[in-house]
Amino acid sequence: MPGSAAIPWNAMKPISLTRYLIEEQHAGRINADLRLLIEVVARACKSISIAIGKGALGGVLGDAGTGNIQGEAQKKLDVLSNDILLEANAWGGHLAGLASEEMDHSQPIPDAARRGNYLLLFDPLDGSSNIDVNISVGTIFSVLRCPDGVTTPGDEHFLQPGTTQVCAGYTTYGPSTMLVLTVGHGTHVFTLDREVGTFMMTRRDVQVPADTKEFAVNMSNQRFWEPPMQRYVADLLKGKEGPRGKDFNMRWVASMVADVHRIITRGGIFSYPLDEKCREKGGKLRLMYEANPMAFIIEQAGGAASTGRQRMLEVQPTGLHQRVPVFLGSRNEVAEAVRYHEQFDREG
Ligand code: AHM
Ligand code: MG
Repeated sequence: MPGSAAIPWNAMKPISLTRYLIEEQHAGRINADLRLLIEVVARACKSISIAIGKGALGGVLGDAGTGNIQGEAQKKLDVLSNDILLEANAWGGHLAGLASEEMDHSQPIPDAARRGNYLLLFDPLDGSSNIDVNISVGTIFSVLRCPDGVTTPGDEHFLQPGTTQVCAGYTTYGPSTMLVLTVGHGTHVFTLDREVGTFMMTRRDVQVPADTKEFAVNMSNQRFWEPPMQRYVADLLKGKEGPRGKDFNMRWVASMVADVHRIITRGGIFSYPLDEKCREKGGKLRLMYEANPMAFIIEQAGGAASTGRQRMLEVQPTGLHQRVPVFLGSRNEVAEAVRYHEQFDREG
């Protein structure tokens, strides 16, 4: 046809998650099992998205009447999302074991099923306190390799530093459902086409701006913070007249996925620091299935993630449900927060 030859048939069309994964496989960056694993998790997230979308009409809101190992009351959607992810991943043959915020211990893949070489960790529904008020919640996941020679993994085999992650992602169930993913070659954003039921790539190689004027923290904890955090935020609040020389804005959704997604989109710093209420536990957020996957995603987008005293991805885990202080986002701002901690540890 005259005139049509110069324009490739697929020019300007966003590519699907499936096509992206096939291209990554052909480029030798992921294998068939990891591709299947990501597809299965994405499919489970679609089911969770549908359940959340039904809201009160689906009878999924409210408390489940049970608690998890962390002493937190479970919502019906916490339990449902966990079940959806477990069921979807049990029989694919790509996993050796799974671990979840909602389960006391990890679970090896049942003997009857084919076992693969990957370990999957997830927070099935992050931001549970927002479920009943129709505010964005999400799913966070992290993928590790099962150590060589281990066929029936236990909790100890999951305790690998974040640098060993082969894949991390989160889904945010907001006005649209989005999947943000890294396999260690950049961070990419996919949006769920609800009619077709397919995740389509809507941003490739996201870059988080290095500087920001926006911070996210639960200010109600201010009086419980450590001195370096008190000083850091006090200086942010002084704005143009203070040492930072610029005015800052504040946002706090109380769903980590939503707060991190804002940072992925326009920059910022997210922090859940150590405070007197959570000091004994080591922090509020969990290392293995909240902080580490988010740190991998943010670093792959040119940002930074720290405990305030150490690069997040280098923390050697000691427990499946271990908690850590979290600072992540625009790299120059994270460096500022770390500087306040260094100065305090040096000079008091
Ligand atoms: P969850 O996994 O039980 O939902 O808890 C994690 C959530 C994060 O999404 C959010 O950043 C934080 O807890 C909010 O905490 P707070 O209610 O103290 O502001
Ligand atoms: Mg969570």
